[in-house]
Amino acid sequence: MQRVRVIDSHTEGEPTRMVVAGGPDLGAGSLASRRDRFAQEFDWFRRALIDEPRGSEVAVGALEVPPVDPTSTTGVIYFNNAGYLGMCGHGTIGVVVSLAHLGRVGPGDHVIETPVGTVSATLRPDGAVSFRNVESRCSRQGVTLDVPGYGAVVGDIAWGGNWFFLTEQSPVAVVRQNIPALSTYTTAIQRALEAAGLGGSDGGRIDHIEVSGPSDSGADSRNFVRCPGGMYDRSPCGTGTSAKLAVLHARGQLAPGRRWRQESILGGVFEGSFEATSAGVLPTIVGRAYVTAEADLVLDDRDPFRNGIPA
Ligand code: PYC
Repeated sequence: MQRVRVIDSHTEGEPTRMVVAGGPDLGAGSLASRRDRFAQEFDWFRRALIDEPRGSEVAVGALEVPPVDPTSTTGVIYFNNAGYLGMCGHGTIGVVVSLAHLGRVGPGDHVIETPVGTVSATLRPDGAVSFRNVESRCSRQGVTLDVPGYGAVVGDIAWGGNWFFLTEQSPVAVVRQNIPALSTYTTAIQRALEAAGLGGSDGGRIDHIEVSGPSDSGADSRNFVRCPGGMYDRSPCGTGTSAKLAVLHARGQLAPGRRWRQESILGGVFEGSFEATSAGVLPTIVGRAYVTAEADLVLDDRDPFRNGIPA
């Protein structure tokens, strides 16, 4: 019988399951090397926490690990129903709120190490969390993709801690009622990217698809983000908003320091802004999360579905 201590939260509707005790010991080394060890030796743990019958395919897991730099607040490796994420914006907001719930951090600045870089996060006295993400950049603008069933789709490729294909082209309005059609469309884009052999500038897989449309509630844009594994992000997506800011900067459509309000398909909002760098932007994203559970998960050796229901 194994017990795993988790704090569950949601950030604008998107769940995060933070593992604070009982997770695998990944040893020492960079967060990237520990993420690789997690994937190679302990992938069953990812499935046990996220897959049915214990988890939810929508949730993002956040395994807390000792940071490389002892002055950092913590280290975190993010994972979901399909594998491992570089960074996770809504997850970072959830982690800070979860740590505050445990009494481990208070209002102020905190440093979180991830496999793709170090992020600084601030818990504000009103409970909102802002985080300064890893450097984000637009690597290609105006890429035309032949998407079977939809024709030519033009979009940009950008890094925001994960790789994104972002487009403003959509066969249906970007509104909640069209979630099924948007899921089908973005899955077709994902397949077309793979068929075309398109990746990020470092060869990384583009595994997030972001479709933007106008907002009718005062935000600058509303998005629908397909995550790896096929689920859509209930939040406006922190790494997706970072990628969007990198694209807006590359196109000269948003100046450094200007506020960008990114609405999700469910109506939640992240506020973003950026500082320009020589390679792209340093985004700051602000959002809110709420704790939904503190629990001990039980992994029973007698349970045939101890490690999740196999796909
Ligand atoms: O907020 O960066 C994010 C994110 C990635 C996948 C789900 N949420």
